[in-house]
Amino acid sequence: MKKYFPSSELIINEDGSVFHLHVKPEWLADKVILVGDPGRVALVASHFENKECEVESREFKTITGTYKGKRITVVSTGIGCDNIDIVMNELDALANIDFNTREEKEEFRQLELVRIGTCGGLQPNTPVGTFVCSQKSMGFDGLLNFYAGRNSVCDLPFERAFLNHMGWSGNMCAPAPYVIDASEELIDRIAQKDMVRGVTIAAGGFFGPQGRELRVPLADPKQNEKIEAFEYNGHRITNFEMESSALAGLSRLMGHKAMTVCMVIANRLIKEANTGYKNTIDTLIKTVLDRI
Ligand code: R1P
Ligand code: URA
Repeated sequence: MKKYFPSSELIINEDGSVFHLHVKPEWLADKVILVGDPGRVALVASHFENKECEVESREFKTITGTYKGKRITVVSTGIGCDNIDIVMNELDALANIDFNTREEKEEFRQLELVRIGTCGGLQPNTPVGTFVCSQKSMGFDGLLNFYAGRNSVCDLPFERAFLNHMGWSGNMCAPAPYVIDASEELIDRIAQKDMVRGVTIAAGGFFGPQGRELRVPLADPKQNEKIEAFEYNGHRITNFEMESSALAGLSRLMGHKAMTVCMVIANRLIKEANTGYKNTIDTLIKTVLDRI
């Protein structure tokens, strides 16, 4: 029996587009670039030879076009794993649910998703300007815990080692962080030899959850010191951003290939930042467009 999705579960707009993204099924390419900032969508699309559609709703801006003969869709997600839940479910629905019958399609269509973002570096080998690919992502956000199969796709020993190292219990980082691998094939193709491969923490906020203390003190004042020192099976935590865990986790559960690559705009260890990154991120965009 094919799965049927009623209108309350999969909301389709009157024009046949999906609820939040306002994208129609025929506009979605197999190769998808995700960016946080809606302004970055135009930057990615400025490299396209042609544009077949452009649509915007809330923080979700989408353009589909062609780059060197490859059909690519670029979508902005806004900030946070909660938005990745919306974007991933709606992209997967566009690819794998028939919008006329509201039934799952017979044949699975796999998407290839690369997130191009910005991040905070945590190690001496991640100074400002470094491109860090998230080989593993650790979600402080809890999103994946709401989906069946979470334990079968996560690195449970890594999760336990991290919690033991941090000495966290009770309310600290509850629900427990989840650790998930990116697509190995995509990482090899995009990272090649010139990008750092690392472990990324996707935090549930930019300030406290990333150990930034302004006027309100942190629950664990030693949080970042401990995160920087953590090592498990040769892996160290390299960077903080806010979306990679939900992207890696949902892609794995849905059967898509995904990874995140971020440019470091602040190094937390040596306390430096670059606010003029908007020009330099174009180098990363061009590299990803060539390798995707
Ligand atoms: C925080 O400033 C935002 O920047 C990073 C974080 O993940 C968060 O979304 O990524 P983007 O530059 O893609 O938005
Ligand atoms: N994005 C983040 O989430 N953290 C940083 O420190 C920089 C960019």
